[in-house]
Amino acid sequence: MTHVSMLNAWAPMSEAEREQFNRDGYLLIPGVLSPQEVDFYRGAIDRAYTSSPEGAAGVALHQLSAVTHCPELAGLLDHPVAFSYIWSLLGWNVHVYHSHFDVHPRLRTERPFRWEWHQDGGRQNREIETDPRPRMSAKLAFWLSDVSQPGRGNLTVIPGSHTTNWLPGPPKRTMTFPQPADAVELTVNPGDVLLFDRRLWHARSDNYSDFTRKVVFIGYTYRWITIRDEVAALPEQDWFAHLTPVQRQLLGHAGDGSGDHTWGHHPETTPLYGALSERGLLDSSRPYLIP
Ligand SMILES: O=C(O)CCC(=O)C(=O)O
Repeated sequence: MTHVSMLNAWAPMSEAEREQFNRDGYLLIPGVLSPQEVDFYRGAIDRAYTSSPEGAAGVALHQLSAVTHCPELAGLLDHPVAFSYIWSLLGWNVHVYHSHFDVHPRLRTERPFRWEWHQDGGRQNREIETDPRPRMSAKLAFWLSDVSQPGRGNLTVIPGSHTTNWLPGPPKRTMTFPQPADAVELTVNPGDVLLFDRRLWHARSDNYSDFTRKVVFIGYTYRWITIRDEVAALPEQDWFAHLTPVQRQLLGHAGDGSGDHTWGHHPETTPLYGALSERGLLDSSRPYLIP
């Protein structure tokens, strides 16, 4: 907790940051993780990678349900600085619905073309009728390796595209198609965090560099949207009991049994409501439901 970024712990997102995020659909927050935190979380995913079949084969790992598969990542769920952006945007009735950690070593041979552009949320992008569709969720990417130059498997985004429902693309992902003219490769350093709106059109790029790309993605949404991650059996795990109440809420297991539910009628039994309330950080523009 000695890192300078901890000065911003539990501080709401500033108005300037919110304006930038609303305009661009993403916000890069430099230096969120201290060098010690980077070492700790990178060590955790290195061990998970080494013991995986992908690690044995030296190929890319895209591991869904990040904390389920690597419990040492639990501290990222509610990292005091990064998580402030989530509750500032979405409030207290949230959980993690989709997460993954990714290890991308250098590609040894050219990968066949694949159109990677997408918005997050799957059929949310087919079954919601508004234009633009609503935000619904936001994701944090915790960068653990040096992606400070293009060509290292950078995340590619189209700034401002979050309010556009449709991106022209090929009829099949394997058919070649020109990259969008306004796409940019984001450059990031270890410890930086990228916050992005799920609607931002984004795509991974290929890593032909000598830098193995390592990153943890955590997607948050309202608790009335179901969780895609595998979390049902977590309370059977020994480590789960050592998590904080807010971390357990984020993994889909909230409340003290006295009434908490995902529609949020009983905020006083929802851990994040309590944590924000005791710090005077509740957003008064989104009041309590009338019981
Ligand atoms: O690995 C990447 O850079 C892209 C990840 C991604 O597409 C996503 O988080 O939805």
